[in-house]
Amino acid sequence: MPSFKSILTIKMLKNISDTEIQKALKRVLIKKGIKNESKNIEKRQISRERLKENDNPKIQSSSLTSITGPSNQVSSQNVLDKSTQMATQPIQDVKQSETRKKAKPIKTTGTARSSLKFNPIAKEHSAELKILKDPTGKLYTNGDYEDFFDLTTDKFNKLYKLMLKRAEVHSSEKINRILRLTSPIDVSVIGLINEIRETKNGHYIMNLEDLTGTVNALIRKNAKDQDSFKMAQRSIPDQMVYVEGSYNPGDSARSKGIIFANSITKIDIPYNFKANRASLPLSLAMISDTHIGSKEFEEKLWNRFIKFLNGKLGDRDAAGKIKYIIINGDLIDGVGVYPDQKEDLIIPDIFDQYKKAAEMFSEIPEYIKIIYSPGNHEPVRNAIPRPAVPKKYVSELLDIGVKCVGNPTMVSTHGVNTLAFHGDSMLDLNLMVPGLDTNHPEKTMKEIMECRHLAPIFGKKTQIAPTNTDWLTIDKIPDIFHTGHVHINGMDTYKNVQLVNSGCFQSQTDFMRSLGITPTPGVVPIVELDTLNGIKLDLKNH
Ligand code: D5M
Ligand code: FE
Ligand code: ZN
Repeated sequence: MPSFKSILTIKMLKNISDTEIQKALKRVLIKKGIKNESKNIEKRQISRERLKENDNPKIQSSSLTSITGPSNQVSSQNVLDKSTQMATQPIQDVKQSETRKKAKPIKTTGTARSSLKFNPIAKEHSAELKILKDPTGKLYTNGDYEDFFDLTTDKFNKLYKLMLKRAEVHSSEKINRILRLTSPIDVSVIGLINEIRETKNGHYIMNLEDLTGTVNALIRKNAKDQDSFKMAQRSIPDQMVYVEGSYNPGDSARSKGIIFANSITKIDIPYNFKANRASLPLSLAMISDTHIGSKEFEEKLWNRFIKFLNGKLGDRDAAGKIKYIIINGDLIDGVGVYPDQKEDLIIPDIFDQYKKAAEMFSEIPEYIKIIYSPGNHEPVRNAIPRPAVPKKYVSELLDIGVKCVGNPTMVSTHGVNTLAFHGDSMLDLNLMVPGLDTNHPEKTMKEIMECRHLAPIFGKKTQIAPTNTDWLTIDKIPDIFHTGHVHINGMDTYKNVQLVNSGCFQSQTDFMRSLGITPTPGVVPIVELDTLNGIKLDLKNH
């Protein structure tokens, strides 16, 4: 087998049968900039072709700090101790001690960083990665009205099934049976909110729909159960609710029946939900919105991240635990995503943007498994769910072992399930739900978890593809919920689910400035898979 210093070519690589060794060697080739000329010529030809409609139909639109993980395992005291310790520990270049310098180099198995004198635990364990949910290749649509109908019916049925898991809902009635009632009586009903509005007196009226009909429910502002009133205030169309109250059939000739609601409940997460944890002390780093190709891509911060991963900056223990990196969309800035984007690009060709991504990833230690899921800047359709980025763009990433999946996706790493969703719907939620805003993505994420749907509202800014089944219901509760898109880092826990918005690696663009969005580039959330504690790696302040 040729050594790395020899003249390694793609031709020689093809003769090597072991795929793992091939991937490792390809990383070296990418790093060294050794090119396969014929492949490159082919790529240029594709790059000159106009992107096909279904590839890119979106022309308009648009110091280490540790935080407490879910409470059911680690004591908060431990976490605080760690937090104080880590927060005061500046990220500095690691000066290797004399003894380290003299130490025998660690034998590496063909990694690009063979001179590394840092002994990452993640290297000692093989990856245990399973893709539990991936819409790629499963997105069926005829492109007509029927699909929207099928999608809504499927969404209703999926959410209904989840709602039925709540003990109190078993006596609920179908709406058509309620409408047949002729005298006042207590009822309960499960429905999707068709419409919701505040009356001039400050009460809320919601029109609920199930597969049998629609009925109105009134929630009074002076209701005994103020939690339910607040729930109504925070409710938006297309969310599923369970309503208990008394039905007044009205005078059927002149007025319709109405439910005077006593309580409103969303599906939510059971209070006793117990998150999975890995048995090994390994971690998952979550990133998104690098926007490679944009003038505002923060390459210096990225290079610090690479140094950190290679044990050359900051906390080596934390770095050495990282076994997985999930990239949750907007890896590249793309082309034609918004009008006049060209002026904001330093790399105007999408293939060159991916080439740069491959170069950057080739610096990531090879024992780290990278999972890549697309956002709204990738060359796939803008409407969610999205399939994985087509091979023609990401062949170099695939060559070095990057796992490309669709969005949203559910990924199991050492038994811990992460739901990665780019976060397209978060802007709509922030606009519609009082108390939510871009600066606190973790609050928006709680709302998503509570209603158990990734894009609960139809017909606003979020484009939802009319697939015949619903991919956006959160049927399986994740241990980690990861979003991006808003470019602002945020972490919290909600009922034992670790919430992570991964921020970005792009500084403020003119567009963001015009919207008053102040991004947080260079803050990388890392979650320990054995404790689910979250750590924020802040690359900017050092
Ligand atoms: O989104 C970059 C930032 O801009 C992020 O904070 C969301 C916000 N954004 C994106 N599109 C819109 C629209 N249409 N209105 C308001 N705010 C928006 P990115 O996906 O990286 O372009
Ligand atoms: Fe983005
Ligand atoms: Zn985005």
